[in-house]
Amino acid sequence: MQTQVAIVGAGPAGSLLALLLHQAGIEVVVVERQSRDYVLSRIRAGVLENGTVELLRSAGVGARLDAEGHVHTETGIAYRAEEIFYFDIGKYAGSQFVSYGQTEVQKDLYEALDAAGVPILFEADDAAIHEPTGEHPYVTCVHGGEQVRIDANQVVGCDGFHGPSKDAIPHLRRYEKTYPFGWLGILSETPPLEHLIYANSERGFALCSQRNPMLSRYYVQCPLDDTVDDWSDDRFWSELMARLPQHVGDEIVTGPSIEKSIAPLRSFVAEPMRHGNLFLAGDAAHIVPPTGAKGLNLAVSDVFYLSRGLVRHYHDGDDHYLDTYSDMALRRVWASVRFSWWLTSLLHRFPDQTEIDQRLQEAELALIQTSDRAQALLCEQYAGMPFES
Ligand code: FAS
Ligand code: PHB
Repeated sequence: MQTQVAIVGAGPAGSLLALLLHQAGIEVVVVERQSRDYVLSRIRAGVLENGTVELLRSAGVGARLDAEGHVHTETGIAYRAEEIFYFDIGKYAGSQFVSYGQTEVQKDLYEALDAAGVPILFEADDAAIHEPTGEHPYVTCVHGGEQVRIDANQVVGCDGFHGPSKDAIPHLRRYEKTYPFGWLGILSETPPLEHLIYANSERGFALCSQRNPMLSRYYVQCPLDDTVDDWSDDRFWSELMARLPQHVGDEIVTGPSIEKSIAPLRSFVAEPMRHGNLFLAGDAAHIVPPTGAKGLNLAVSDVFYLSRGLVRHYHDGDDHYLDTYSDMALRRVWASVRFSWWLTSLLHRFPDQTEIDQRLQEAELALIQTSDRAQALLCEQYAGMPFES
């Protein structure tokens, strides 16, 4: 096969990039290891920054998001048992975010890619990237039992943390921090709370979120060696309530979980995000703990920067944004990695934590609660900075 841009991975990053490039008249082929249904079955992010929403709208996939997404400006932080305050990204950052599941974003992207006839090779095994620094890099894989070779001008690794693309970059700098706990998340077909609420509790972190007016998403911090079998629904609900202020817990409508999973937390950055004609985007290049709701939004900002560079390359022969892609994307990546690490460190209970550590966390939360300037800084980062021009 011959194309202009070969993309490895059809998660949100690969799918959105493929759609934007196709809309700019650039030929793409996408190679995805899993089946379409498997990708659509994954329950992941739930918060879309305004920049993400705007880009999805500009790609023509914002209609359902606008109809079904829940717009927020205020988010709660509970601590010291009964304390709670709301930071307002509308007031301090002139912004808003939308609760709309990554699964729904993925459905909307696949629908648009299908309508545009963009080729996605699902269930493609053994994808490998060849000659990334050559004029004509190529991707090989096994699809439908056949060896496939895709010759391209550029290859983009959108294959997530466990994908092969970053390994094709020699002397790649890897920065990694793992956290000594995980997030146990459930979905329940119950009405959610009005606002997202993060909780710092002596028993551990908790988060109340949502997907739609009849689908709630909740999380509690759990030990890394726990499995979902250790957590009955009853145990989950009682632990969630124990970590929230009484009046918040009283508002929660419980019900049977329809999905239950445990995700490990890590911070990871791979540098650089370009090697010749190979580019990395999304989780292929970086991972953040979900505390700051940055993972999906960072993937989208990478796609914004890279699609702009590729369109300028093909339309005007101008390589400025391709040549500056890695540095520009990494500025936002490191800002988000730091924010996600900071908020994770502030809200979670670490196994080796002592009483003074808990009090120091509570003192910092009290400072944020009482300082306009501290809240402005938090809001600016939670809302997501504007994309660099
Ligand atoms: P993805 O990992 O989504 O997609 C990569 C794609 O590449 C996958 O479809 C994979 O099958 C494919 N692939 C991998 N290897 C391949 C190969 N060899 N050949 C071909 N294809 C290959 N972010 C938040 O903001 N909030 C959250 O609450 C949140 N929760 C998360 C929970 C979990 C369990 C995980 C894993 C992530 C979570 N994230 C969250 C982060 C997540 O949303 C990512 O940031 C987002 O999926 C990034 O999108 P992509 O970069 O497209 O990577
Ligand atoms: C979610 O709704 O899944 C969610 C919301 C906020 C976060 C992380 C996850 O910080």
